[in-house]
Amino acid sequence: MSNGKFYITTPIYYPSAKLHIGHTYCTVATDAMARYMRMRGYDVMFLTGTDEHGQKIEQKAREAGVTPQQFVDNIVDGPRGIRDLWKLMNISNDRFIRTTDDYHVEAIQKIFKKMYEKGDIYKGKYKGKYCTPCESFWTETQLVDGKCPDCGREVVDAEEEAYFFRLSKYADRVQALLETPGFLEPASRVNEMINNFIKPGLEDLCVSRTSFTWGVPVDFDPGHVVYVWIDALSNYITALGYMNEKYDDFEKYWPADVHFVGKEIVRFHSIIWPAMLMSMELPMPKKIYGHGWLNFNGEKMSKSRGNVVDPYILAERYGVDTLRFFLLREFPFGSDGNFTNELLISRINIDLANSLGNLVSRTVAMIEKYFGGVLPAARAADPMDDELIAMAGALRGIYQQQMDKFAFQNAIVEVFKVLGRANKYIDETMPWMLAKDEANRPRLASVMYNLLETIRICTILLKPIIPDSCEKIFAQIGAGAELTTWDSAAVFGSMPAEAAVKKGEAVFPRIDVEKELAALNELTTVQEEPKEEVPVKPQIAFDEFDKVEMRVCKILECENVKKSKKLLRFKLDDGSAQPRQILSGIAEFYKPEELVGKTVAAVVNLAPRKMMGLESNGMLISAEAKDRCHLLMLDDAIPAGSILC
Ligand code: ME8
Repeated sequence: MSNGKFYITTPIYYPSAKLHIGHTYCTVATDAMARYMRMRGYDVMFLTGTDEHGQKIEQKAREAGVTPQQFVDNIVDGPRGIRDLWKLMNISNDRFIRTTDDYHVEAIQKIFKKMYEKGDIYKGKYKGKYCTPCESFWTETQLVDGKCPDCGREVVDAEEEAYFFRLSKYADRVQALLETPGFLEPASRVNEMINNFIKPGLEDLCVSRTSFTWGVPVDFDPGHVVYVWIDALSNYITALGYMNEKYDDFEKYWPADVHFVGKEIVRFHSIIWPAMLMSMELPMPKKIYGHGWLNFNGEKMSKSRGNVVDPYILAERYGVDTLRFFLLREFPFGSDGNFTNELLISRINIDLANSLGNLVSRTVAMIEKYFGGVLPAARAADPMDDELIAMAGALRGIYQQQMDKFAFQNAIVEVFKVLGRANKYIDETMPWMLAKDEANRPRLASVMYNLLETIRICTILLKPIIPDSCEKIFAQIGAGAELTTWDSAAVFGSMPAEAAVKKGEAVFPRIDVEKELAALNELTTVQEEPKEEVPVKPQIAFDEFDKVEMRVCKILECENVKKSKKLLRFKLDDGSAQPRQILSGIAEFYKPEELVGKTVAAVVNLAPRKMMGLESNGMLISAEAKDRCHLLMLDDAIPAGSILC
């Protein structure tokens, strides 16, 4: 059975830090949609990945003392990294793209050139601020109190040569696209885009930089790297093989049926991305869906605020399906939601443990108890059954209407209405009373069968949300593969009359609310200041290390370097005849006079370097703590010139 293709994507994540539950939200939703469409018989392509270039990553890597590539490798592929997280969350992506993959880099260069040759990319000047001593280019927003964020000195107006994309040329076509019903959803986001970005006038976009290097190089103009959003957005086509040889299904899957994205990046996806595609003369994606944000206890989730919820902790404690279910059941996909520990626990108990888990275990237990696990064929229907049968029979159609609108919450609510009706049906039919009289066996068998069928249909429809748990339920109610398909969910009465069940463990055990809440609150507070994983630099061989000569030195003189807030100039006795001059950027932390006479350590065979016109011959060894730098002081009894080894 094939219904055609369905190409769905998540945003590709910045590996600048570990992912939190907010990131997990979108990927779980995309996964549920991909599973739903596969179940419907579509040929699905589900793409996710990582967006690994840009100045932010370059800076973070520098801070961690590793190369940008090592930095991103660790977050993407390292332990408890992004790939591990998606495996844990049972994400069924068909492809995973990293923007550092060779084929992508090569394709970006070709895409950039194509747009350039078309005349849509041209060279101009990018205006910004410049810190002369640091040789750094900054944008207005990067400045701290109007000064250089690195050294705190005054900056000057400056221009940097850069390439620009003629976004303005496509303004009218982009506006028409935005106004096309169904292109951007929820519809409320359309006016926001038009009023905030199109109406004030679309300016051309700066699409290359020369002030940092961690990006895709513009191959026809060395020194320029491609703007990270041009690089990132193109992942949706390079991952299908556009302008590269790695894959060959661009024709088959493009245009995307839907890009799922968070609300703050709707602008890039609904304005810049279409304009790029117009320039490349490619078809537009069919839909952009901007989902809401998950807040935590009423605040935006962010690492700096210390309220990040770790998906590993929650999934390991409550189970992957429980977390998947909670994310999609609790929050309407298109709006913001507020994550609290209380909500999580009560949702587990109300829906999963009570309505679903309990219904399954009660039904299976009753069939075992009253019929030894196998229903007899004789039946006795009753008008009391009609409502449940009608509801379960109509459920697939109602669910489909909601899922087709990406209304995961509503779709799940519809399933739970039917499960709730089934629980009520048990109270109404009172199987324990029927079981008292042998003459009621056909009637009791009907009640049990109706319950099994209702559970089966509901479980099929929950498969995209909680796949593993559904398999466990199917095993307990004795539903073989042919009874778990989309088609079979439309027909009440598909199970054989002599259905056989098999008792298993409770699929969703109830949670002790008070105990769990206390434990969870503690866990999420411990998470408040998550320690960043700082990767260790790659290993070196002993003879490489042995090339470094470190000596004990006595500080003979020390003074501030003129016009520099950072630098101190040292004259050192390193045991040789001539005093050694070293410059060190620790002026903020020490007064020169307090250092004279101290015994310190220095690397003495470092190639000389000029700073502020003065030559520095080596490097003083100091320790960089969080907010200051500590010069390493040694025992004064150690003679100058002693070798550190
Ligand atoms: O934006 N609730 O990457 P990213 C819901 N690399 N969604 C959240 C969230 C929260 N609390 N926090 C983050 C990028 N997200 C780019 C994308 S696509 C070509 C490039 C969502 O790692 C956020 O809205 O910063 C975004 O959609 C996604 O996580 C990735 O964010």
